[in-house]
Formats: sequence, structure tokens, C-alpha cells
Amino acid sequence: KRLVRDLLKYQGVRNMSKMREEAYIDGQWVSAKSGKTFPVLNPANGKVIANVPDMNETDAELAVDAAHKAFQTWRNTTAKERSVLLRKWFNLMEENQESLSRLLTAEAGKPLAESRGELMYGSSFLEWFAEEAKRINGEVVCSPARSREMIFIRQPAGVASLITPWNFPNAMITRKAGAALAAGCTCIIKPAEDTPLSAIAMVDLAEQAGIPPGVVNVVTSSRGNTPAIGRVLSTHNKISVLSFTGSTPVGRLLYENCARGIKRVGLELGGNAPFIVFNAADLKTTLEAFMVAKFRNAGQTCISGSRFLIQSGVYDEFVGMIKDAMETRLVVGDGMDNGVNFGPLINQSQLNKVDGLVKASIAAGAECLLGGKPHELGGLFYEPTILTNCAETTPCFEEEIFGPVVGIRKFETEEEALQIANSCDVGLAGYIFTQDVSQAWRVARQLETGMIGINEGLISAAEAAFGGVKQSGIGREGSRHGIEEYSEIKYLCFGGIN
Ligand code: TXE
Repeated sequence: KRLVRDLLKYQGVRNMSKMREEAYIDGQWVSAKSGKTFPVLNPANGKVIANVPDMNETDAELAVDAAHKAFQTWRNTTAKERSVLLRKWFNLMEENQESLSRLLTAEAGKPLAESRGELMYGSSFLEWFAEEAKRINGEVVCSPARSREMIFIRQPAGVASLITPWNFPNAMITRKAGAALAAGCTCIIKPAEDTPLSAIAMVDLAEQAGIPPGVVNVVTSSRGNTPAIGRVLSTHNKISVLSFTGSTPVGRLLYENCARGIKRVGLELGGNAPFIVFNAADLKTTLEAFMVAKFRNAGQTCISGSRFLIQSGVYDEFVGMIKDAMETRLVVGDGMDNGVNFGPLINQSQLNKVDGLVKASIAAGAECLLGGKPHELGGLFYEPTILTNCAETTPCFEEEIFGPVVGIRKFETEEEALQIANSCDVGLAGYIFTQDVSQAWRVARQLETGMIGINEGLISAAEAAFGGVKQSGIGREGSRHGIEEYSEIKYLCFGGIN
């Protein structure tokens, strides 16, 4: 059953019959060798929207072989040639933005306006890396000897495994694949079990753009088969690079596997972002930043504000403002419906995690000011929740909650805020709100995170270096640094020059 390009004409979730339901290996649309499939559900209503191949290690090995074979040719393409193909892929994304956005909402549950935003963000990586491909320059360094010239050139690292999460099913693909292809690598994409359709659609567009067979492959699998595929993608001797975005435990496992084969690794793992509001903050600006930093994708964002630290002088006023905004501005429902700006969580396990952490936090002394339970709509909807009186050891402060929960702690001094903010073992994003420029600099320098929003809640961009410190990961994606993971420096020493 080959359900070809009709996907791109697809405009409404309610008719998913024309969705492509195949994986893509070596330029061919394929089923799993076992013939097995698994269902993809719409988180807003639990209905099956597609059945995709449930692949295992046999299929993964075929994909690795295809990518490795394609690499022998792709590595020799010129930067200009790769740039042109990336630009075509970008143009196709732009043309199909509305279909891709609807598909994204159907499988990930996020409100349509947010899906459109993700599509713009996602396509911007292809546009960015189409340009960056042309700037992978080398260096000529000063030689200590007269008879030598010392030159560094940059070459593609090889075949890249790209394992992506469900919270940004489109943009995480372009952020990784755009950089990999620009550098001259070929790749195998392994999307999350909940959201394989965006990956399939993106690869369909890559094929239409003329990207040669084997350069981009996609393998899909259910939770049962993912570990086997993950093993192939992190241990196979034809794989040179692994880039992963997801949970810390899985990141650690893949890192260990890659260590054995001495592979290059890029990891973007969880965060637990401090959101610090000082007495000198402009509270109106802070509130708007709060709404985007917290409620995008119902809080299922790795850079989502997580630990809210509010200084005593503005505490009562700001807590009142956020409670009021959460009660009046969040419209919960199916992301496909007009006006909805707050969708369901992705799956039952995430809902259980959020609810479990809320209950454990209350048991540990946090006070529930708003929400605190699954939403009356049922299914995977959860109430926007505020928990006050949190401490470093409160479960929702200790662990990334990844949901619509605002854990709050009042503080007195800048030192105290920094001590709490830095008291955890992850450090992806942080947010600082103050109109005092010296304070902003001082705190930004000392905050142990890879990225900081200063009076700003929306920090992601293709131009920005995205990544974390501590156990939040290794390496940077996006920006000119995003290519580094996918390329190697080769040193040439020209001797005997008279
Ligand atoms: O993550 P998993 P889950 C965090 C967030 C969330 C928690 C758990 O806190 O609540 O992780 O989410 C693939 N070999 N983040 O359980 O399992 C999986 O198929 C190879 C933050 O959904 O890590 C998917 O493609 N791959 C994060 C990807 O890993 C494996 C985004 C992420 O899923 C694998 C997601 C294996 N053995 C969750 N096991 C962020 N940084 O934005 C799973 N996967």
C-alpha cells in the first residue's frame, strides 16, 4: 500500500486516509521487513490517525547501509550543490506549511497556531544551513618552520543517526538534518513513537527536492522496538555521529554506547529552567514572557520555565498577575479548534508523570493555588496549575515536570536566587527579569545554564546556539556552531617548500 503524495493535499485531521504510512530507506518507500505496524494516535481524542511500520534492527541496518553507501557520493558534492538542495527542501516546506502544521497538530496535539510557528521555526533551519553550507571554511595557520605550510580543512564526519523527540516533531528534524546535510553527512532519522508522521512528511519533501537516495532515511518503530533500533544507531561501525534530543536516561545510554565506538555525540537532554523575577522587573513584560516560556506546547518544552523564583517585593503582585492570566487567557481543547491555545499532553505516561509530581509536591509541602489535577475534559488534558511554597527538594523543583505546572518559590536576595537556580544537576535554559542592567549581567554570568533569556521568554532561533551545560547535554545546535558536530578537522602539513 503506497499512499503517495496526497498527504501534501491533506487539509483536515478528520480524514487521514490519504496519509503516507511508510518509512523511507535508500530512496524507497518501505514497510517493516516483519510486516508489522503500530498506530499513531491523536492525543486530543485518542483516535488512530495512521499505522506506520514497526521496524526493528534488520530495517535499521538496511538504513545504515544505505546511508553509508550514499555517503561515498554525497561527501564529494560541492557546498553549493548541497546548499541548492537544502534551499529546495526549504521552499517545499514553505509551500506545504499549512498541511504540515495540521499534520503536526494531529499527531502532537499542539494548537494549530503553535504548529504554524513550529513550521516557520523548522523551515528556518533549512534556510539557515543552506547558507552555512557555503561557509564551512578551513584555516591556514602560521607555521613555526619556513619549509612548511599548515592547513586545516573541514570534512564531513560520516553517517549520522538523528533521534528526535515528540515535542517538536518537525523542527528537531530540520535542526539536525539541515546541519548534517550541509556538512556533507548522510543520515538516518528515528522519530519518536508518538510523532512519526511529521518525519515521514519531511522526508517526502526531501525526496521531492531531489535529495539523492540514501542521503536521508527514516525508520519508524514502536516503543517495543525502539531500544533495538537505538542500539544499531549508536553502535554500528558505519555510524560516525549520533545526535539525540530526549530524556536524560536515554541520552546517557546512547552516550555510553557511542563511547564504546568512539563516536561523535550531540545530546540535548532535559532542562529545569529557573525563571527569576527580581524586584526591579517590569512586570507587564515579564507576564508576557511567562505566558510563552511556560505554556508553549502545554509546558512540554525543554526550555520551558520550570522553577519560578520571585523576589519578595513583587511576589504578591506577580503571583496575582499570573494566576489571573492563567484563569482568563488559556483556552483548553483540541488544538485544531479555533481559539484553543492549550492542548493535551502527548500521552498517558506524560500525564501520569505530571500528575504524580504535582501530588508528590503537595505531599511535600507545596500549596496548590490553581489546578492540580487532570482537566474535566478528560483524556490527556491537564489543568494549568500553580504550586507555591516550593523548595529545592520539592519534587516539581527537583525533576523537570514537562507540563503546565508553575512551581513557585519566594526569595529575598540575589545570592539566594542564584543558589537555588544553580542547585540542580541540569542547565539548559534560564530566564532573568530585571530592568537593572548590572544585575542582569551579574546574574547571567553566574547562572549555570547554556542559554538565558533576559527580559525575554522566546529565545529559540536558527541563528542561535542551542544547548545546555551540566547534564543537559553536549554540543550546540543551530547557529554556525550547529555544523561542528557533523564535521571533522583534517590537518594537512605541506612540507619541503623551498
Ligand atoms: O523521552 P525519551 P520520553 C524529557 C521530559 C519527559 C521525559 C520522558 O522530561 O518528561 O524526557 O519523555 C527515543 N534508544 N524529554 O519518555 O524516551 C524515543 O523513541 C534509542 C525532554 O518520551 O527519551 C524518542 O525518539 N532511542 C526532551 C526519543 O528517544 C530511544 C524531549 C525521546 O524519548 C530509546 C522529550 C533507546 N533505547 C523528553 N528509548 C527535550 N530535551 O526536549 C527512547 N528513545
